[in-house]
Amino acid sequence: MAVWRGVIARYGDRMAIRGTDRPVTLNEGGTPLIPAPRLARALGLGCELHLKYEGLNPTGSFKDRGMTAAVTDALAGGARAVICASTGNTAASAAAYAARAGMECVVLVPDGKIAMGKLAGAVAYGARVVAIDGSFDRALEMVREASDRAPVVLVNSLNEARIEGQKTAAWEIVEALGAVPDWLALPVGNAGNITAYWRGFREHHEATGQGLPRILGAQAQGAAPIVFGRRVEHPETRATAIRIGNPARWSQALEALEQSRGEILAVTDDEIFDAYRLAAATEGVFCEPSSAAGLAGLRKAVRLGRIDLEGRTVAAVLTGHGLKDPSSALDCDLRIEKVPAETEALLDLMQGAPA
Ligand code: AN7
Repeated sequence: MAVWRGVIARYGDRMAIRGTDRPVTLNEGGTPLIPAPRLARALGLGCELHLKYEGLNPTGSFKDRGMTAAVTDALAGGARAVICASTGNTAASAAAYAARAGMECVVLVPDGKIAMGKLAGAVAYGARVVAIDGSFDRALEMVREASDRAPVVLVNSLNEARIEGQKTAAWEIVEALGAVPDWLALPVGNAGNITAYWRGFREHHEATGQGLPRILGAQAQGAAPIVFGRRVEHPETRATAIRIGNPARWSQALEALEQSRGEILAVTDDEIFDAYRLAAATEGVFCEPSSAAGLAGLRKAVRLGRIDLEGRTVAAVLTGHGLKDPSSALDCDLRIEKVPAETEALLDLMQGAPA
């Protein structure tokens, strides 16, 4: 393929959406699968680890795969406006694709709980950004009701087109590896992405007879409804993208875990932030904190002896770019050193140990 024109151009014939002849696209998808041997060692995994770097999508997260599909489908159906609830990335993505389609976009976010780069995107792309004094889960209830009562299409992952778009990432991983990985690891919030990957891998299996991966999902300890088997009324985690207490695709997540003989674990914020720092510092791959939950989950599952990855091929999905959330990087690792504006002072500093 000479020119990459997005996931609908590439995979539209295998996506159950309307309007594939007239895609609303920003050339999303086609993200790199990056081998990460140093990170695999640092995490003690003993496997061949690859990072699916979804932060390199046009608005900086995996949501763009689903959003090109949802907005293309909505436009083909005659919609003039879209709406979503969001912990940030869905908002930025919906806003960008709506702009591209010439549609209105309203995003509802939990006040004060969304990373700066995501808010900046949503505002820049011209969405109406509305904050509530409540959680993502409450915001999702509100936009579901609003989309029932007003002429506006819901583009959260309850929208089937979102899943149809996001499943393409599974196919890209298989293409890049030339095989199905033994394990796929990813963070789980509203559980749209785990649903989409599982659909993608299953469809690949049905088309080719090749095997299926096992899925490892990770939730933040303070927002782990699927792990603990009950709704979390007041979810809390510094990984704000996955601060979700009542996932919309809970039952599909359970299905993916059961059918793949998978695992789902709760990881603490410290474990998430450790993995987040390690990915950037050992491989130069900067993701946002939530994205590192899958890595933290792999490390924990191996440590606890719940899985053995020795000699296995593992793909970990890094769902969003680190630049989405600059304050997390600086808060947790403020290693800026100061010297007078003199070369001598700089050379002296370089001889000493880092602060
Ligand atoms: C970086 O943007 O829910 O399990 O509103 O931004 O499919 O929800 C974001 C979720 C993982 C979890 N990593 O994916 C939103 C939103 C990042 C994310 C998830 C999100 P799902």
